[in-house]
Amino acid sequence: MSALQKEHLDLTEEVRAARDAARPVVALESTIVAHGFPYPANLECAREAERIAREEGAVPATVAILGGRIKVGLSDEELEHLATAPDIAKASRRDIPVLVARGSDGATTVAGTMAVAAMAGIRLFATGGIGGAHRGAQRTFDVSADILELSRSEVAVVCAGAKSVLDIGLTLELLETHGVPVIGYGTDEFPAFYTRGSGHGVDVRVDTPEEVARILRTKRELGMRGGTVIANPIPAEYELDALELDRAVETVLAEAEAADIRGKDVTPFLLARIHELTGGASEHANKELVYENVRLAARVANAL
Ligand code: PSU
Ligand code: MN
Repeated sequence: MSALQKEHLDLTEEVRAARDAARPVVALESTIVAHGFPYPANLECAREAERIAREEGAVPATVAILGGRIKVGLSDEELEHLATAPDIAKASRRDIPVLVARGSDGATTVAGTMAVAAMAGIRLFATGGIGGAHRGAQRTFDVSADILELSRSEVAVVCAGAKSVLDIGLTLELLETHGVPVIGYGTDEFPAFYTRGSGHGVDVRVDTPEEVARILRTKRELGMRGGTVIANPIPAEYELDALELDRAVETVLAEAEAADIRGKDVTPFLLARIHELTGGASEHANKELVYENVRLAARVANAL
């Protein structure tokens, strides 16, 4: 971290001590808290994710921007603020300098969290799903900044794949183009968030945290920049019904088109409507897959 970066970053004592002693730290995003779930499910999920990281012997570092300070590790009051305040901005990479300069609040996306984790020297990050190429991206160019960040910042992202509101095939093509390894954890198929399979293969299958750690370590030794996707399928018992989900996806995509939703509003709109249409089942599945991802990220961080 450069001296100038340090002036803007607040690491909690717990995070700083763990990082300096090379003990395991797992970064967590905050868009999922501010925009990914309704209250109080969001706060419950955020607290439980931090608890699981600790249970697995890693320090959780939830990332957000509060009052223009880049926070790496949050207090419970700060988590509660993110979970309840109505006007928290969604903070991707490009939003960070603006929010910091203006002294504002922001909930970091996968791209935003990766950028901050890289500044803070944190190498593992757990989330729900990554952003990717939206359906019709060939025409609209709507590709998440998460993909580009994965080509830049050396952070491994444990996720349950990408939601089927996206074009998963195109998303995987872009990850290949940008040189991002896509590891299927215990699977040959790239998972589709609420379901274990997507019909698309992964780059490589790995079955233990130790082997994931070996790949990450080797990449670092080679001085190869950029991130890694560790795709961890949702446990079978929490999977949603694929047909019901497909119907909901068709409906929300048509709604977004009719309402002419664009830019950074697209993903939050789609996610919120899917939650509404599929009800408690998707909320439950979403929480459980996040917990699994935190567990795996902590285990890989330990193996590193
Ligand atoms: N996909 C999910 N859940 C999420 C997101 C994506 O299944 O919460 C959030 C993440 O924070 C991700 C962001 O980084 O949406 C991507 O937004 P966009 O498509 O605007 O880049
Ligand atoms: Mn977009």
